Amino acid sequence: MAWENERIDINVYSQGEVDRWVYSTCNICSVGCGCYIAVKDNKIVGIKGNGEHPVNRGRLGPKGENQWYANNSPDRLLTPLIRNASDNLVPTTWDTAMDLFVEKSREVLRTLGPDGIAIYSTGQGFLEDYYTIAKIGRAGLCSHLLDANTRLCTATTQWALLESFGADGSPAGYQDIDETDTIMLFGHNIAETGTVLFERIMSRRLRGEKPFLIVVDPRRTLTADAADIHLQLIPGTNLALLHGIMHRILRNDWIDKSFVANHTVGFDEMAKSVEPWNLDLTAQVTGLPKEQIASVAEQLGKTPSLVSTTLQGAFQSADATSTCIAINNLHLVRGLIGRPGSGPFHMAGQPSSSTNRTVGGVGSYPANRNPSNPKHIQEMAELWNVNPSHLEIGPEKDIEHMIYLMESGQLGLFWNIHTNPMVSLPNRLRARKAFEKTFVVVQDAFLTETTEVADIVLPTAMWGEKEGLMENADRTLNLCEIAVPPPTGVKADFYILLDYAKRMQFMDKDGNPLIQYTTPRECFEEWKAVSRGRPSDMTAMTYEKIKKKNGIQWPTNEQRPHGTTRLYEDWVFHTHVDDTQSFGKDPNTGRERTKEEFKRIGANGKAILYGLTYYSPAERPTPEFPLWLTTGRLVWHWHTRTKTGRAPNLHMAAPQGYVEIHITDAEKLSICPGEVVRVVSPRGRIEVPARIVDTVLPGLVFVPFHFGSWEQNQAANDLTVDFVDPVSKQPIFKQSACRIERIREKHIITQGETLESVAKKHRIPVDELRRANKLAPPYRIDIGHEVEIPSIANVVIPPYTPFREVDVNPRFRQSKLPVTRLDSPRGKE
Ligand SMILES: Nc1nc2c(c(=O)[nH]1)N[C@H]1C(S)=C(S)[C@@H](COP(=O)(O)OP(=O)(O)OC[C@H]3O[C@@H](n4cnc5c(=O)[nH]c(N)nc54)[C@H](O)[C@@H]3O)O[C@H]1N2
Ligand SMILES: Nc1nc2c(c(=O)[nH]1)N[C@H]1C(S)=C(S)[C@@H](COP(=O)(O)OP(=O)(O)OC[C@H]3O[C@@H](n4cnc5c(=O)[nH]c(N)nc54)[C@H](O)[C@@H]3O)O[C@H]1N2
Ligand code: SF4
Ligand SMILES: [Mo]
Repeated sequence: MAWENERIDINVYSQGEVDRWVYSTCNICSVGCGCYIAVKDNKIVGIKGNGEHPVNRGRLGPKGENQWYANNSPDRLLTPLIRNASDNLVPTTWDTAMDLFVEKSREVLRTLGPDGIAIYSTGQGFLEDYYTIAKIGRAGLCSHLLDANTRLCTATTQWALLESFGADGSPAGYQDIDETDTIMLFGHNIAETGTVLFERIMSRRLRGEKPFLIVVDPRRTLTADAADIHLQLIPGTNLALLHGIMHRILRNDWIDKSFVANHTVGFDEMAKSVEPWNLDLTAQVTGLPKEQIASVAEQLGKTPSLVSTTLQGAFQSADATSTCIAINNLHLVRGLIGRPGSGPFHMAGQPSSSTNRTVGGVGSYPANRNPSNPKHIQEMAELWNVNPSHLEIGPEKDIEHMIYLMESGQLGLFWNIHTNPMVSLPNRLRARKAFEKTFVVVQDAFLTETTEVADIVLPTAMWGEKEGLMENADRTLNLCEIAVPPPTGVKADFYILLDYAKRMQFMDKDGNPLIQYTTPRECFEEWKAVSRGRPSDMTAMTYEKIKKKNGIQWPTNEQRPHGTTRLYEDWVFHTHVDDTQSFGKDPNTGRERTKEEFKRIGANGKAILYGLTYYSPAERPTPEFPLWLTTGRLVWHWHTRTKTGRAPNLHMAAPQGYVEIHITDAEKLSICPGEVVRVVSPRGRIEVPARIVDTVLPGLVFVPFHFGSWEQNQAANDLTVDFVDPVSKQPIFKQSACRIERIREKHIITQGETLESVAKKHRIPVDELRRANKLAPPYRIDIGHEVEIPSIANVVIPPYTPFREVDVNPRFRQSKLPVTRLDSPRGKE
């Protein structure tokens, strides 16, 4: 057990006792912390952690504690809206909005056919929503255009698992994190993005125990500060690093030969691909010291157990899928999978993104069925009682493809559920133009940047107002109950979907309604039948059991009634041709493999090792755009801030965007702390204050992507490149090129003026003015001399202290955090 104690984090605003506490699960990241929602006078007034829940034992992070404010926000949407002839969104009734939606759907089906309609959903809804989306999309509309923001988030998890092991589903789980000797956090800033899981890791470290921590990140994040080894590599060189590590492991023979022989195929090809990657080449490409690479390789080569987590620094980078496959290769070569404390753990980000992948609301068919295997399609047709010819066969379609279809007039209707793509899509200025050409239906709780391009807006219930299940990052299914009814006029996504299916009169083969369930519970019962015998079998789960046990991991069936902590303990993988979820793709080019090609690999239950080719990122700094741009998250905000921006504490902690720039680059450009600068990429430009730091590599700038309002001009995705990984089709948000420009007013010195008086006039400290104009004392400024006046904003962000445990458990106060840093932070002054 990771946690020695429970710690009930609580955030309630109520006079007197609350009326009730309602069982739920945090809806604001994939860690999946158990919680109770406080209700008073039929309003949500707070939250507390669930002390019994094994994931968090009562702990919550800052986002988790503050997520409920948004439910009470006075600007909740309370009525559907439709766009009128003068291009304004105006209130209307549900009947009018749904009739228009249905009329438009029918028209598009008539004119463009089933693939004229796309559903783009989310990783934050419930299993029952996703399953219904799968059924409506595939068997109702007969469309193959089902994707979600999970494409931006965890598509690479899915593809890395399909390629190596034949099916989705994380091999390792949190229990392995508790038991392991070594954790490698690969492009995963867990201290800020999975706060409770980070505390869970650190609670062992604070007791003076393991694990040894390796962090791979070009920024010295809070996570990196806690590491034994921080590999601060050049952006986009993940695969080069892993090649270098594998090269050392093979050379030193740190391999589990019998595991490789009995449970894998493809060793020779894999070994060949790392041959050139000696220390010299690896160090040259990654920018890391040779000794550091060697010492990490030794740690990874000798550790008796290992959990490697990957997240957006891997998934949203060049070579995303290859990088994650290389991590699978590492685990396989060392036999570190399916054993306690070991396994690759390609993470999820959103609270239920894994759920959507499991039940088939995106990409694959439900329950890990293979969209290219006619047998699997036939099974689905039987389960849904529809004609198999209605279910399209073939590879999944992604959002970038949908944008192309919009641009070329081939997409008539885009149904956007529970996501805000006008902030979250890369190169969003291009995406906006495509959306504007298309009829867009948006289902959201608020007006957002995306409703600006919507033709119909359907107001939804939020978490706490609806019931359903979420699968977290380690295959655990958790329950969310209804704390309060949704505001009048608002409907849960699930019921909007059912209403649409009814109005569209979707029928099965026998002329009965395609969707016969009427509640999430009934829907779950149907889903269970669909999952029977598949890797994600949930036949032995019920809502009650999930609640009683505080979460259960799939598969859960007759043989495993209590769920499954770890996959592949028998080292039999889903790579039989009739079982596999995908025939896979060539990892280096992304080309789909045929069934025959898959058969030729001859895996038949063994895991697949791959030879991988390193490509440097497609967009790199140039003389015109000399800096790397990377984007990501900060601890205080959730994505496009529709929730956290409405929570007072979180909003105040970080009310606006910024760019982090290394102290040496700031000096070169003579930029002052807080100075508002222009960040320009080949696609757009934004204006944000600069935070001058020593935590990014020199030559790299970081912009958080949370600040996307159309008015403010601080959106990271005005800048980001829209290239995608060839296999997972996940956008490369982490590597674009940019430059920084100063935006300054000019002041001409007149008679009697001094630098001091000019500074006073423009309300900026004289030192800043001096620095901005590179004036070293003793300086003279003559009449007529031009002084540049920077505009300075306050961008102090309160520090986040992840170790609350220290305050509550006296034992921890005495123990010292064991931190041995092998590298010295570059450029530190
Ligand atoms: N506070 C907060 N927490 C969240 C979320 C949130 O919005 N806010 N969102 C949730 C979701 S949906 C997700 S997907 C997760 C994401 O969680 P993370 O992946 O941890 O977050 P990011 O900040 O996107 O990126 C992680 C790190 O990748 C690093 N990186 C950039 N380029 C490279 C590279 O070339 N190589 C390597 N190795 N690293 C690189 C960045 O410096 C960054 O620190 O967080 C979840 N949790
Ligand atoms: N530059 C850059 N861009 C990125 C990333 C990055 O690291 N860098 N990360 C990417 C990743 S990993 C992710 S996951 C995405 C996230 O990007 P999005 O999914 O676009 O962001 P969210 O703010 O989570 O959007 C959720 C929307 O659902 C609404 N909503 C809330 N509750 C409900 C509900 O119950 N029902 C419905 N129908 N709507 C509801 C919210 O108001 C909000 O508008 O961003 C991606 N974009
Ligand atoms: S770690 Fe994630 S799931 Fe847990 S409280 Fe924080 S946001 Fe919620
Ligand atoms: Mo995500």
